[in-house]
Amino acid sequence: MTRQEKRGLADMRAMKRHQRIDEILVIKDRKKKKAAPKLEPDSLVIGVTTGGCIVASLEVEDGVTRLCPTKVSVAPGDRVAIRQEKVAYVAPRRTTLSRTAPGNPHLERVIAANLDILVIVAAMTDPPFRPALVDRYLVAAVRGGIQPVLCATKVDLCRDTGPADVYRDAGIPVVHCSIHDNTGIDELRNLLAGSVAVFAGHSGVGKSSLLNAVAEEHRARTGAVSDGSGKGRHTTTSARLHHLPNGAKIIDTPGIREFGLGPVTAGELSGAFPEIAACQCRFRDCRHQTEPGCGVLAGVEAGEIAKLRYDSYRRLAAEL
Ligand SMILES: Nc1nc2c(ncn2[C@@H]2O[C@H](COP(=O)(O)OP(=O)(O)OP(=O)(O)O)[C@@H](O)[C@H]2O)c(=O)[nH]1
Ligand SMILES: [Mg+2]
Ligand SMILES: [Zn+2]
Repeated sequence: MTRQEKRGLADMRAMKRHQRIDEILVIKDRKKKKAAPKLEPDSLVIGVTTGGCIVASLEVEDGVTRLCPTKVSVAPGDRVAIRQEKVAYVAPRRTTLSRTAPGNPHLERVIAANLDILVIVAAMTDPPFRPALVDRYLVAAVRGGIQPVLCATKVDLCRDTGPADVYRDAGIPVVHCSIHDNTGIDELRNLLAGSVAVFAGHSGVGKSSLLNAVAEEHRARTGAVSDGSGKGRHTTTSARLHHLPNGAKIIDTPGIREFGLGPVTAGELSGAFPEIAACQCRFRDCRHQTEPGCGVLAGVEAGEIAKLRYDSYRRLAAEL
């Protein structure tokens, strides 16, 4: 074989090799496309336990639930796809209610997902009304993109709802409730119709009692407030989603001791305190603390801004 023939043969071999490589790449490409089928959510997470999550079908709300192991973190309200009895896909969340883990302000914990309404449940007494917690929930609602509603419970025990009504003046819907004389139960049920809502607040304020009242049947265990400390007994131990006949999906959650927010932004603060944000203060960079001529301070002085709300605002502003 001449040198020229040898080179021709080598060229042909090289061409074939390239052709084979090209063919392999085409096959791989086809395989790649096949390997990633698009998953659609088919189930709703209604609770989370140590063994995985409890899911129900998104199609039929017939109460049939099953436990599925999951490697990814999910929360009640998450829409997921189940394959081979495992969570294979979690749909992007529309909204979330989150808090930071106790003792670690950098670790976010999602309490519930895809919510329309955050029902902040606060008793007028037994345990006492704590506006600072309500305000922290309002920041979380603004952050998560959820409509807040304040539910003032146990109004049969304390008719003075003034501390809760302050929130109505700030543009937040307030519902007065009692499970004993049914005050506000129809109003709350109608307000929640067709929405996904979460009941949140301190232990013993009556979250599970409210759920049972709006559902008109026993759905969750309730527990008396402790005689000695006046605190709740943490009767509900994990969050659980309940379907109501009017299309509402209510997530009852365990009572919390404290609600960690992590760093708060100026936007979240003004969203949670609309009456303070709306107050005309002529100083652009004013911290509304001691500045002479501050419009917010004048508003507090004139009784247009509730002192308790202003105090809360200052505490949260210090965390900016
Ligand atoms: N007087 C009165 N008592 C109520 C009302 N709502 C709830 N309670 C009582 O308050 C206690 C606590 O109620 P729960 O519904 O268990 O409270 P919870 O917020 O679910 O508490 P945790 O599950 O521990 O977070 C129970 O003894 C209820 O009967 C109310 O409107 N009026
Ligand atoms: Mg409960
Ligand atoms: Zn000011």
